[in-house]
Amino acid sequence: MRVALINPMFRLPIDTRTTPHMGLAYLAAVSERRGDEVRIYDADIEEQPLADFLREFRPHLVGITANTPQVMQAWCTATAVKHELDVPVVLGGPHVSVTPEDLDFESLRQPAVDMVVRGEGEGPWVEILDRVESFLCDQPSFTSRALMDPAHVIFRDVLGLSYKTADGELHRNADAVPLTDLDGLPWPAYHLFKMDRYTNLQPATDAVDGSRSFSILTSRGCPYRCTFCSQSIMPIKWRARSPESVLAEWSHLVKERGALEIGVLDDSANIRKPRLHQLSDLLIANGLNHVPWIFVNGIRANLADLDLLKKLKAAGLKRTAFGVETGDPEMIVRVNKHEDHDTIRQAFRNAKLAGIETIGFFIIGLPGDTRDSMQRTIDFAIEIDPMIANFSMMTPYPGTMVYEEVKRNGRFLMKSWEDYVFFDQKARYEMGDLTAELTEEMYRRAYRQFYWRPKYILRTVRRKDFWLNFGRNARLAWRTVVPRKEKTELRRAMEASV
Ligand code: B12
Ligand code: SF4
Repeated sequence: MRVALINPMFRLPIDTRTTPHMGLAYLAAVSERRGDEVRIYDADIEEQPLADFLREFRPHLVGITANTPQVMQAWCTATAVKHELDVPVVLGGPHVSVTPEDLDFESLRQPAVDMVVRGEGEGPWVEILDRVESFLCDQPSFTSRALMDPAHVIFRDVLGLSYKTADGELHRNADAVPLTDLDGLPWPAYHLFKMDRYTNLQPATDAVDGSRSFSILTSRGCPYRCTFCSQSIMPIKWRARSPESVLAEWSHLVKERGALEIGVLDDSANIRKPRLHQLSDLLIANGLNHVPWIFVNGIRANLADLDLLKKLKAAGLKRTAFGVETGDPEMIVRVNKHEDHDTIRQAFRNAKLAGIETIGFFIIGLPGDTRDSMQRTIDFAIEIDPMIANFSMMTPYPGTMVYEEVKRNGRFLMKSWEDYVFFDQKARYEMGDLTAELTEEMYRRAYRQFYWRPKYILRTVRRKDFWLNFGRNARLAWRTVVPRKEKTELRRAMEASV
């Protein structure tokens, strides 16, 4: 079958990176293993109009991915697909997987959306392909209406699927069982992406030309449940690949794809430390440690001892992030972090001793935050002094505990799902004494106080990468100052894209 997978346009309001979509890369890989002809249309980097792509490729099935700020664009894309072809359209991704809020049904109510896959997609996606294919064999003159006819019950037992029959009825099947054998998955199908059009992993910091940066997933899920974190896709059960399986893919990325840097995208890569020791030993033994790599999303501070970090450094780890979230001792308990500030201090000390660059993720405006607690977050960021401090204003994603709390006791300030980006300098909710003005003031103060320190400026201008990247950094700083104009341009580009 011919299968198209689409990432709807959603560039961030500031100029950050674009990377191949790993979820689509995995779905493409399992489709190819099934024998399908697959194409990926990534609207963020594509020059060909979508209509031309569809007319040329004429897929039998279209899959579209959607996180929360992207979902409205996903609906527009679905409409554009149906305008060109009568073909079943499936949506998947973090937004449509939030069932407590009926967000699968919200998408199914869009006329152009036929099916929604909730959670990890590989299993349900292959099931859908199998069933559409057998239906196609019997029905040479195929219509999506016939496929979704309530008289056929072909999707009734596909786990993890919500769907709409042609009579308009919405159905939600039981959840799919999380994948257990991650080693059994094929590698993400990077060969289907126009790799030369993507940026490097952290373009504001590193001056590596695009196209040669790859991501890898060595584990899935996270056993923790922080109150602000959107965990609609990955189940609470943490599952890992074997070090040997990771090594094989890593080696392929370096030797066959010429990777110049690798980003490990795991939510919590260091849950089982011996696994990382083994992986590091293998990378060193196989001479792969010359390619720098980064823990993009942060590792747990409570599991980052000096011994492990030194080993990771020897294996090529250049930089790691840690989710610090808050500098206030009461707030860190309230967000369910299961870490204390001494542990976090020690993790940053260990990383620095091991020679690893650090990123700290901080949240301004958590429920319960006050001027004093937010100031403690800024002070703590200055104290632990990471190479990059990333402050974001609390954005309550549906399905999180913070979202429930704001729904009960506060007031959302977002007008549509598109506003759920957090580089926009706008507070997303108000609750009690935590007003939008206060959150925005403290957010600006956080950046000012952290980045405008003479010590920090001196350290930064001494970095070679800073000068190599000067033009881009200046542009980025400018866009952070004038986000509104940027957002209008973004919206115009998005509207023009479908
Ligand atoms: C890497 C990453 C990024 C990267 C790259 C994003 C990308 N293009 O993939 C960058 C830094 C650019 C990024 C940006 C943002 N991200 Co991000 N990101 C992640 C992260 C850490 C890993 C994504 C990943 O590769 N996962 C592994 C793959 C295998 O999973 P997947 O992509 O979800 O795909 C699986 C399923 O979702 C499903 N599926 C997905 N699409 C489809 C489509 C079909 C048809 C089907 C059948 C199934 C299906 O099947 C896939 C295979 O199992 C996740 C956290 C996480 N654990 O997922 C957050 C996450 C996805 N990001 C999140 C957010 C909020 C953002 C931003 C909105 C933040 C912001 N700045 O405002 C932006 C949006 C940018 C954008 N352009 O869309 C949230 C999404 C929450 C939500 N409700 O939408 C997450 C879940 C983090 C979190 N825990 O809060 N992100
Ligand atoms: S923030 Fe990190 S540790 Fe907390 S639930 Fe999300 S992925 Fe897990």
